[in-house]
Amino acid sequence: MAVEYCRFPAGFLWGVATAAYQVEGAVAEDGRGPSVWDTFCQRPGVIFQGQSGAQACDHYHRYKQDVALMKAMGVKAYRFSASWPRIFPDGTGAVNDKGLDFYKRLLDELLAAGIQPWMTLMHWDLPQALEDRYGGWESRQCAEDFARYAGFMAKTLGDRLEGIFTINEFVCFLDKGYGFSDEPFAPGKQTSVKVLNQARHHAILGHGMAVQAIRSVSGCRVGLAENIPNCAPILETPEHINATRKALRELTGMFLTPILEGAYHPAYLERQGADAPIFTAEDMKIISSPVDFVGLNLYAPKYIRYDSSRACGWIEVASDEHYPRMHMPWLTIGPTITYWGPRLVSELWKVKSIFITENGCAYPDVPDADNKIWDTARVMYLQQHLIGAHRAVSEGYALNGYFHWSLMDNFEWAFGYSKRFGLHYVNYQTMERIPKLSAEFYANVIRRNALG
Ligand code: PNW
Repeated sequence: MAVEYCRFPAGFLWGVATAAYQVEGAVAEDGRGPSVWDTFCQRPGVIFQGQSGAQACDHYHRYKQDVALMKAMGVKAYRFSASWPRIFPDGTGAVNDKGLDFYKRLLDELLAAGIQPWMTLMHWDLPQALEDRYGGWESRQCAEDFARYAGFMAKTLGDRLEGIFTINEFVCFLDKGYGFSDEPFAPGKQTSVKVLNQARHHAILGHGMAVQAIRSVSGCRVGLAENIPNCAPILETPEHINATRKALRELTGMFLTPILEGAYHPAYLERQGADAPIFTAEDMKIISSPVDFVGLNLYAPKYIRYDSSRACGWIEVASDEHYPRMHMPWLTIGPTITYWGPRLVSELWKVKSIFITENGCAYPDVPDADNKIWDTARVMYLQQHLIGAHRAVSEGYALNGYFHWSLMDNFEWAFGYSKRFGLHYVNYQTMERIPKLSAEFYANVIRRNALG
């Protein structure tokens, strides 16, 4: 007889996630200003087949239908992002009421459906105006302007939001945007190590200033969504686990460590030497303003082992090309990360509330003759990662919810529409959304609050 399998605690928050530029489309509608992604997508050779988010999933017009998809799955929470240049087309200055109205309508629809709104303020679509004016995050002014936008959003929508995430994934828009990646992201500048480190500093400062701005006008809970290096020990022995904890703290020594400890990791500052960021003690206080929760975007594992020959005591065990992976070059599969992420973050920083704010996978889904998508690989990926999350919950770590990336296939940045991460298939010709097998699987998990 079947025995109930992996039951989650009552109130565990089941959600799905998207981001503005990846789903909304309508980039020139109702007064929206351009973002750095609109500009970047026009540069030849940087995006798959020269695609862009200009139409994306047309969520801007089809949000009612999309909320209905969530409701049909029984989803309890929706993590979406607001497009800063929709609200402030010029980055600062006058509010674009028509842009703001879109998010008001979206909130109306979500609340009427009994779905909690969780809003990210910066999922990489910086107003182009700020890039033009002062080089975006290269300038400290960007942190100030971000905080002003954050305060405005909290004041206007805060009483109807369940939670606010300041910034999504520092490394992706900073290191890939201002650094030296072979696969750059917007704004696609090659600066210098010194400039990149200062931009990183301004971004975490912007996060801290935004936390303070939000708190000054609203009681809404606030945190961030960060793709920490997904460190996992090669074996569960005390020495490898210890090494893994150290590795995580050091590898995020320029992002989550200063946010949660109020100081950069000494190894980061030492390694950067003369290129280290310039900052004040007051900056570090602002950066480490207390947050209500930490969101973890968990995708590909980074295996760590103890190494007594190194001063730091750890080393990464790299995966080769034969290691199992999903339909992204970097997306190797390591389902224990949904356990180790929450556990290591709890142990290192005593965080009181953790959410998995993204987890999911791309697969080259193709509808069959009956227009059905039997994405057994995504079901496998989801199931295995939920086992990891369940273990974290069972052992008492403060994991309070899980948001699957993504509600539907969408504009996957430099990969354009060639990578499908959705629980729903999107036909980009007709804009039809088709629930995949994985949507049904996830709906069953939510309904039972258990895996089986
Ligand atoms: C995240 N990596 O990005 C983003 O938050 C989403 O917008 C995106 O669609 C999703 O994951 C899938 O890619 C990442 O190289 C981009 O390891 C790159 C990496 C990880 C996450």
